[in-house]
Amino acid sequence: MTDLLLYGHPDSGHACKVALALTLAELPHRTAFVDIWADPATRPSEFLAASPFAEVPLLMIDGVAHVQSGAILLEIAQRFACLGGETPAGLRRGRELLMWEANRIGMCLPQLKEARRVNGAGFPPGAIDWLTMRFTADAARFAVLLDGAPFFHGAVPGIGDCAIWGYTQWLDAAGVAPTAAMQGWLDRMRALPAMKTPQAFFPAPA
Ligand SMILES: N[C@@H](CCC(=O)N[C@@H](CS)C(=O)NCC(=O)O)C(=O)O
Repeated sequence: MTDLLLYGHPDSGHACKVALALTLAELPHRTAFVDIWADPATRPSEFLAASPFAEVPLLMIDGVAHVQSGAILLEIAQRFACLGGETPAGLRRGRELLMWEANRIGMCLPQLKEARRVNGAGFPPGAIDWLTMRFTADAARFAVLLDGAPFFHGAVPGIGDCAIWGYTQWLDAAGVAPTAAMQGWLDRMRALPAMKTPQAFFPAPA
């Protein structure tokens, strides 16, 4: 059986994307908590040796390091033929959704969430307005991308749903509101039996 070890933190939407994918696909795995708020030099040495930017997520697959959440999701889908990776069309859909997420909603939402956390400190004038404008445009795309289906991959969720979930799970913390299509999808995602809170995905060490 493939050995899977995921390094992450409950405040990392990028790490949550991968944790959700592994759980949805029912792939047995272990997780390791990395304190992303601590000095990077204090992180576990085996983690620092494998993650070039000392960032989570880091997924070790049989001891081989995999970084960048979108690349990890594609690796999971292809290697285990799951979450869209079962067919060429599903994989193509996954690639398209991952690129959209990384360029669009996965760019503005983490920044808006961070801006609220630090009370705007360090954000130049106009930045938050610009990010909010981007979010509004991205939110309006949900109805187009879902096209009446329950999930972005159709009847069941795939890697694209996992990627988009990463930061849309925290709209309140980012200070933005969902569209109706977005709210419906968020409700369906929250109702998935595999869904967990970020803290349940990455429990803090005792
Ligand atoms: N583009 C990366 C982003 C990863 C990232 O920004 N990770 C953050 C947490 S969300 C992190 O590890 N920050 C800790 C640090 O930079 O020291 C991905 O998609 O995986």
